[in-house]
Amino acid sequence: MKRRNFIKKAALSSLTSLIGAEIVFGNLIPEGYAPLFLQDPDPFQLFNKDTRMTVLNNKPWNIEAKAHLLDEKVTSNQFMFIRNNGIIPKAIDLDNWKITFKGESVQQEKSYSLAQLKEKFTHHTYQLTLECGGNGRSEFDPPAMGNQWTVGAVSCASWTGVRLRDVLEDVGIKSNAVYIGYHAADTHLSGDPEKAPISRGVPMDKATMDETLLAFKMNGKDIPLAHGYPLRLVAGGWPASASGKWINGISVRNKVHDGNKMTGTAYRVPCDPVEPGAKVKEEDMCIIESMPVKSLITFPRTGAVLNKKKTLEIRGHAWAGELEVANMEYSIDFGATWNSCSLEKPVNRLAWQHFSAKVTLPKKGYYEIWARATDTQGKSQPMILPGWNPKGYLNNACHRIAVKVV
Ligand SMILES: Nc1nc2c(c(=O)[nH]1)N[C@H]1C(S)=C(S)[C@@H](COP(=O)(O)O)O[C@H]1N2
Ligand SMILES: [Mo]
Repeated sequence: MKRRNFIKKAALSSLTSLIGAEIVFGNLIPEGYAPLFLQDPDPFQLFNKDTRMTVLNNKPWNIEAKAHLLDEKVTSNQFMFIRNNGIIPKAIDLDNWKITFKGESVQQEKSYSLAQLKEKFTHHTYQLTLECGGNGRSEFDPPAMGNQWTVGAVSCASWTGVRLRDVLEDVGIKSNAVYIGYHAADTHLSGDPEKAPISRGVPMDKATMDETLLAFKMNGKDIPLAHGYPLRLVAGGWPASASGKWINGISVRNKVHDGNKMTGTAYRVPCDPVEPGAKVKEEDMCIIESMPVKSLITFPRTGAVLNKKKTLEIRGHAWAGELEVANMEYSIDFGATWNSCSLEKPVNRLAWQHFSAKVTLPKKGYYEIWARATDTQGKSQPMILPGWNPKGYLNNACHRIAVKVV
């Protein structure tokens, strides 16, 4: 065999340091062969996630939290869900990286390096709630295809970046602009380089909001690779699919963006309610915009056993898409009566809010604690599943936990 068929020395030494042991016969590994330890990586180690997270899929990687793992006020990387439609970019070459603004409605095409973005525009930091449109899908009946998210595809991290609006102003936008669409560096599962796994966007109103960022930091550090390094669009309060990871392009469009997963039934729900299992025509499906009001009890964890303790402090988070949560209640009697929780204001628009309550459990036995949020327009979470839809989006039913006093 020719020498070039064998793995290069530099590659071998980096493999050795990855595995932390000498690879005996390493010099005989054929070039292009991925050793097994690389083929079947431990996702928790790979992405720096807590091992109590749930892996829903490995091709592509989809990982969710459990309610009690989301107890932190600001979600740290180890508990942040991962939702991928394609293959995460392998390595980002920052020296040659740029983002290009193009499309029908830019004055002219313009590109920026990361350093230029950071230097030219004011930095802003916001805590922003990102919830996958399919969070809660597992409860729909008839079931919907796709990752069977339970409750853990939501996060609220602190994002730092520049305002998309400021960059769009610098690029120069025509008056006929209606939508922006993102383009990203991840690759399609099929391996087809022409196909984007996902290329979604938002209307100009949302694109030009104060809180809509081109973010380069998450919780004060470089964004972890799985969450969009080196640059991510963050459009809080909308289905998180609008928040493109690894973005390297923005198209400013003179019509609704028509990238992959913008058309057909993806991230759309019937414009008017339908009966469960109904077939819905494409033209009767509407793009999801603001996410509905929702909440999560993050303490205690469901299944908690309380030893003789009849008062219990519960806590969690509530959010309402573009709106604020106005009121938060809990019930210990299966929804017959409701009591108020104390509810904090959001630290900024589009950040989730924290609630807590001292719950009195009258005697020994089994209880369920249900939580219900109401938004500033008076809409509350439903106690049972909301409107069935073909793809299983927007399940904002009340979160419930079970506790026992013994
Ligand atoms: N480039 C790119 N951006 C993407 C996706 C993707 O697959 N590729 N997934 C989207 C979806 S559907 C969701 S819910 C969020 C998940 O963000 P996270 O993995 O950082 O939690 O990223 C969005 N941005
Ligand atoms: Mo998503």
